[in-house]
Amino acid sequence: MDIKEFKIKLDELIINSDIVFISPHIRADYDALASSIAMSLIVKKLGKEAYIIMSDDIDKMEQGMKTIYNEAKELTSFTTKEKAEQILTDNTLLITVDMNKTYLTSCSTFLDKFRDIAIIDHHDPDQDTIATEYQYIMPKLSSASEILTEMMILSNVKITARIADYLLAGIFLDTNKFTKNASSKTMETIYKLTKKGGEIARVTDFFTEDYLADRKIQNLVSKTRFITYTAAIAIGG
Ligand SMILES: [Mn+2]
Repeated sequence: MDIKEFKIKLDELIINSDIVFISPHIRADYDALASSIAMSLIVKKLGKEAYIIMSDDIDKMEQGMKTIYNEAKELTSFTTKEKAEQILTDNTLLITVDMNKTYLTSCSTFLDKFRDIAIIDHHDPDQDTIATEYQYIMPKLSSASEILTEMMILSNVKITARIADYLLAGIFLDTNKFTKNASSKTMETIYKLTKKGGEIARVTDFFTEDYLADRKIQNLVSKTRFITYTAAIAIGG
């Protein structure tokens, strides 16, 4: 199905729902988190409440993921599977992103409680794929972030520099630093996101093992350089 056709159907599903939940795969990674955030902004633009279901232990996430999660709390709402099950109505839509299998969503025990389920993904479907007619599964595309970039543009949702960084991080991860499965269309997406203010340098920072410690070291290094420079002038003078 063409992305524009799918988008028209998805918009209709969203508009006709009381509430929309977005589920990334369990043990979410950069692509799952970034595409969930982007999807929630599309839902909000349509005037509907959106909640991202994250049941992972945030404390156990790597630093870059925590940074994105904490920043994104200002832009969107996160909830747990327990709360989601409590607040869902009989007119609730679930959108799964970056996965299509029943066992990969934290909502697997109550999937039957959603009125409809829509899937947006780039992994191959199989016999465990959630049964729904609303599927946009494109295994040839690099990442869910690549799909969501296009959907945000189609929805006229503003891609801020921050969102561009998150989506770039998703693409960066799934393409092994832009080297694997990066088609010309992927490169075009990277180009669009950098034009929106996304910065590859910040994206690579997310992936640094200990982001904050590394920042401190970098500050120390730059201070040292300054002292050396002053000393050099002093010696020169
Ligand atoms: Mn992915």
